[in-house]
Amino acid sequence: MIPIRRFLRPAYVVAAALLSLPVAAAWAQSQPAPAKPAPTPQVLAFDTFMKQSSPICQKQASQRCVDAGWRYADRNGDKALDLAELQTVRAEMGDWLAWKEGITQREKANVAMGLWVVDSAGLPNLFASYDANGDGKLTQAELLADVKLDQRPLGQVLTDEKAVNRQRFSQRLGPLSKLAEALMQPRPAPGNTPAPRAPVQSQPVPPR
Ligand SMILES: [Ca+2]
Ligand SMILES: [Ca+2]
Repeated sequence: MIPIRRFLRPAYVVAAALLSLPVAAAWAQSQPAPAKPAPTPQVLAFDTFMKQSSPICQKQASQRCVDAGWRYADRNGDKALDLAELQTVRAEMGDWLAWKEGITQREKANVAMGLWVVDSAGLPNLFASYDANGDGKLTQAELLADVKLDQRPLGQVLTDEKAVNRQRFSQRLGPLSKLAEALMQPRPAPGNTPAPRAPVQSQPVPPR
């Protein structure tokens, strides 16, 4: 059994929403897709992508996972991601999440919170903060400016404080930085503690 919840830590969720789908693929694996009535073609395509990229994102070096997600999101094939492409993927991700079975309500709530943070900060604002040269397109170098990829799978990289510049990431969220910091605090893995519903502690925001 793959420890699905490991990949649903809030830090992972927030980063996944930003990095789009490749990361989220980590928890799509090993879940049979029980048929639910009338999923849209887009939802089915997203589900297929998740299944195909899961083994890559679970086991292979993080760059391979990013590349898989990049190919999926880059709808016009220009090797860059524009705002419309990210908005499309974000919408597909939300629809897929609502349709997908096999993940718990708590896990769905975690993902929904990550998407809420992104939506509240505003995808256009976040896009602009990552588009360092302001050409309206994101390169991988721009999107991964706060992350140092290595040979580990992406889920492990994104939950490693030494591999992610959390302060810079929080700054991109602007007024939501305090909430993001609270969300990104490590929590005990479910099952290791009798009280998994401990309230989120408010954390001081590091000086900018
Ligand atoms: Ca593109
Ligand atoms: Ca750019």
